[in-house]
Amino acid sequence: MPYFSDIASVVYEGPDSKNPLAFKYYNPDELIEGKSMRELFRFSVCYWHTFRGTGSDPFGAATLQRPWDDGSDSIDNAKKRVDVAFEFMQKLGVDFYCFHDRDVAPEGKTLAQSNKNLDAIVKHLKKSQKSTGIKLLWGTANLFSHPRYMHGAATSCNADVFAYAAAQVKHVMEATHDLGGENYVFWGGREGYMNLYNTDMKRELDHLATFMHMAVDHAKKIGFKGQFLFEPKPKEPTKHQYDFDAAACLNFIHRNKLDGHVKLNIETNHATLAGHTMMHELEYARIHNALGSIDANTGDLLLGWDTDQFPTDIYLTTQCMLVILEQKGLAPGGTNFDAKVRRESFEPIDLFHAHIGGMDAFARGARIAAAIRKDGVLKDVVKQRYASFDEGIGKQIEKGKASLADCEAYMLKNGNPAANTSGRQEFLENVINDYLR
Ligand code: XUL
Ligand code: CO
Repeated sequence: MPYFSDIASVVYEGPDSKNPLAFKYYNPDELIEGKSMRELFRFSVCYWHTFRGTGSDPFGAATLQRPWDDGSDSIDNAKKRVDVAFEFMQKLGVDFYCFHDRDVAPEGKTLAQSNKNLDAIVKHLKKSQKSTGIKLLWGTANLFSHPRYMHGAATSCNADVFAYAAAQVKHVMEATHDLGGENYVFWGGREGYMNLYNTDMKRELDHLATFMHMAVDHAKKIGFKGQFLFEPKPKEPTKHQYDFDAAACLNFIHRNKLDGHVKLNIETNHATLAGHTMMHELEYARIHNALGSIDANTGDLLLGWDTDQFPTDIYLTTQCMLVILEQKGLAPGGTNFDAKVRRESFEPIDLFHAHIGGMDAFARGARIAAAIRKDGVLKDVVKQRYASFDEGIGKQIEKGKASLADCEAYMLKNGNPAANTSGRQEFLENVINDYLR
């Protein structure tokens, strides 16, 4: 039975269309740098916000109208949500989705019961994937909502809670594998601390590394070849999350010999909370060969918390796409809308407006970024800026063939460095604006 019977499939109608339920820029088969937009973005709908969000916030109750949902924790209700989700994704023309175990299936009284609930829904998801062709971008375990995780999961001071979290990850990884999931995400829900007076930071970080190695070992054991992804976030809910930003995550991965096993899932609002731009986080991950996937959303700079809004800012998406095109896309990762409609946007149709806006904003950003790249504007300026390292002493330094003494001899001979050239920041900002038409 269709739940969105009054909404037709969303199609590309071009920038002149006045139809709010059509794409103006996202044209799935149009090529950008040799890849169809569909392949380039690999858009994904997130199950938790889109099908489990209620609109409640710390100050008020649920507001969102979801007529298909009876609000119960029954398996039938969970299955009905799956049907609605797949109908929504099909109408939107999105090829992927992501979930936490507890979004799709209710938590039972015991681990055995929770596993059984998840298995029942996974069966239903599998059927729906088969009949629609929609695939799982990534699965993950919710290791933060239940009160047992008050002190964290892998970094909890309670060894039984660590063991419970490990058991949960085992089961979701197996479900992800069964559903052909292409990635598995670790967002360190409550892996951090509220206060250092009661925290053994070294022990907690070591436990987190052990947990990750256990996950890598289990993936090998069951033949799961999906990409593991860490998702950096600096704070919220804890005062300090160990996966603070791309740099902290990469240091953790390297120090604990997880290189090659784990890449990063970069989220815009998390970058902002860390005091970085999304472009910074993407570029930092990319240059370390660790840009795996993105959680596409945006924050509100005036609110200062993780508002998870849909991305509509074309400067933002252009900056994202400059980095993503440089690494030729995100596959096997994708562009997951870890975003929620505002609690005031309470009608089901708002879910369509939100996703259409996000997909169009990314499509527009990609076209602009591709035009900038085609003209070589930034590339030429950057190359020229570092040209002194292409020859002479610069070349020797880059090759590791110049010592401090060599540099001293060189400068004593030359007296002063060659004159600096302008950084041309304002010129470049104007050039970028010229492309944002
Ligand atoms: C929380 C967040 C999570 C992860 C998955 O801020 O981003 O939803 O993406 O656990
Ligand atoms: Co996220």
